[in-house]
Amino acid sequence: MTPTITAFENSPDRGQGLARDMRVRWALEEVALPYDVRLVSFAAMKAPEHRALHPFGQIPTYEEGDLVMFESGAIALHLAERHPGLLPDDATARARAITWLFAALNTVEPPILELQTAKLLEGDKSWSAQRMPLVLDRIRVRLKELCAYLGDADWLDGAFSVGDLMMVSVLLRLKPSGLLNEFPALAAYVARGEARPAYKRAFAAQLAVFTGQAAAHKE
Ligand code: GTB
Repeated sequence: MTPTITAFENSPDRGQGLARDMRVRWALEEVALPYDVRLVSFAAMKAPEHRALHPFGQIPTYEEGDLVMFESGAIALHLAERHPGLLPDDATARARAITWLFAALNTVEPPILELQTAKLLEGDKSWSAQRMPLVLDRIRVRLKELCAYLGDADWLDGAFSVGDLMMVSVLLRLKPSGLLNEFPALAAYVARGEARPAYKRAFAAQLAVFTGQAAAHKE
């Protein structure tokens, strides 16, 4: 059964692959599962039909027969548990990979999201310039710790896993800030993720939505 995911009809990132459908697309590509995409407008996301799938009126969602899921991390884990490619067979290694999935979402992503809030929602406040260095330093703390753990390894815990998929996805949100370049080993780690054929296919698919929209607007 071909699953269906939802994604922005008009992504505010203009095809940079920063919206969270990208993580789900990447996971689907890694496990080689074909999927359909339903594009939703901002208005449609808040309508009852979409809220029946996603209580918070957001993307992505995931439908597979009777199963409806939301939360990109839960969807990625669901795919990793049911298809080979994103979790090791060994139970201990599996638990470690899942640990990294949660670390990406619960420990590394929150300070990065703070940066987006500081820039997009608080940039015009009188205290914004004073707060920004604090926000950046909180991210640097996490990046330094992650960098120390990664050392000269290619991936966080042995072979590439759903933990790396999520960590790379989270770190990618820092690209526009330039912060990643302060940690060359992490920049190289992210580049390894981006070089994976499955990542490239997922990126191209979400970019095609934007370029299709841009072309349609020109007509
Ligand atoms: N925890 C949820 C998950 O992981 O699935 C978070 C889902 C979420 O935040 N979805 C966002 C959404 O639907 C899209 S990804 N927002 C609309 C709304 O809440 O009304 C967040 C996002 C948006 C835009 C950019 N961008 O432009 O760069 C990047 C990321």
